[in-house]
Amino acid sequence: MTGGAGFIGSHYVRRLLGPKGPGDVSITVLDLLTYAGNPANLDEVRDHPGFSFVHGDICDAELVGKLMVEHDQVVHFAAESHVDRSIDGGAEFVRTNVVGTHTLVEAAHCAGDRTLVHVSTDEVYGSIDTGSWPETHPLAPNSPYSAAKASSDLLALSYHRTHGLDVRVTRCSNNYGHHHFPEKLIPLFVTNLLDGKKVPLYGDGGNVRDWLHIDDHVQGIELVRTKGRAGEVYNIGGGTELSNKELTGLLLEACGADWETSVEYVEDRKGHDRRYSVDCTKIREELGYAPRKDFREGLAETVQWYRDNRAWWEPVDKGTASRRVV
Ligand code: NAD
Ligand code: TDX
Repeated sequence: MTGGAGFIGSHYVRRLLGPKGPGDVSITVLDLLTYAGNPANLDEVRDHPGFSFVHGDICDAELVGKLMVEHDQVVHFAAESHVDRSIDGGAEFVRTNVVGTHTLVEAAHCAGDRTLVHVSTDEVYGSIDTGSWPETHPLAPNSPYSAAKASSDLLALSYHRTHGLDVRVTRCSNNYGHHHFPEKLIPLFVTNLLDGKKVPLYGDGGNVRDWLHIDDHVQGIELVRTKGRAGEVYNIGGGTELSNKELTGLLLEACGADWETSVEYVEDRKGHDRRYSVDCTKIREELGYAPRKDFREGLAETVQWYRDNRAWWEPVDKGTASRRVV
């Protein structure tokens, strides 16, 4: 697993090695521990006999080649993942998301007979005002982040078409849950509100996202790993569509804050995608996927986790997002 010390990757490891996991897996996490990677996210599994950790870079071809020989499957989460950072500078996004993904698929091809699940995003499709994208929709990414992710999807799929490598791509909507780095909307707003600070709402607050709990994303990835088909793309989503304004209202309520004193409208994100929406018919009908987590319940649990785990987020530099308050 690459990127297993991050938000979603660490949840996937904890799930697979936990009591509800398949029981017959051992996992090596390869993670560079960038600002977004936190070793504490893996504390729960550190002593599990099936767990090992390698501190390293997915762009390091020698290291990746050596590890690939020792493993039969790769679940690839590692990426630079924050849109605002990619607007401030895209170089790291091209390096990790594009060059890093190429390094992995090339090593998998050389090792032979490997399965690689490439974890991608709905943002590769662009922005959609009404309706939802099926997997066949053309890619039209708008930010350096989503353009780098789209490039990585195409590279990964090219190794299936050219070399027959067993590559499977997932494209998921916005995730929420515990251990989410507080530069993204939900954890940034919750941690600011718990500290009595303001929250920066971009533009008119009318942008819409489909929020999916990490349990449901992990469920979808696991279905694709165990039952998916080589060379196929699977959308994952079907959570709860909300405008940023609506979501902010729910977060204020959960944190006991009010709009007038806590919300600051700030300059819009450049190239801000208006709405994302994936059509999940394929994964539902082919693999039996269905999101299970009720949004209000999941959000309440998430807010409670941030209340209970200040030691996890207080030392963190919230980065670019919090600097956008005007
Ligand atoms: P994250 O930023 O929390 O974690 C990324 C992890 O990758 C970190 O542990 C980091 O240290 C590691 N990493 C970065 N560069 C690396 C490198 N060169 N070599 C090895 N490790 C490196 O990200 P996340 O939110 O957990 O997202 C995981 C994946 O899921 C990403 O590919 C992202 O594009 C995708 N995704 C995320 C969401 C979301 O809402 N967060 C939604 C859909 C898809
Ligand atoms: O301070 C903020 N104020 C604000 O209004 C931040 C950080 C965000 N926003 C808006 C921008 C978006 O419309 O909230 C929405 C959500 O923003 P993010 O949490 O940054 O997520 P998004 O840009 O939608 O991308 C996320 O989902 C898809 C992840 O970061 C990506 O990694 C994933 O691919």
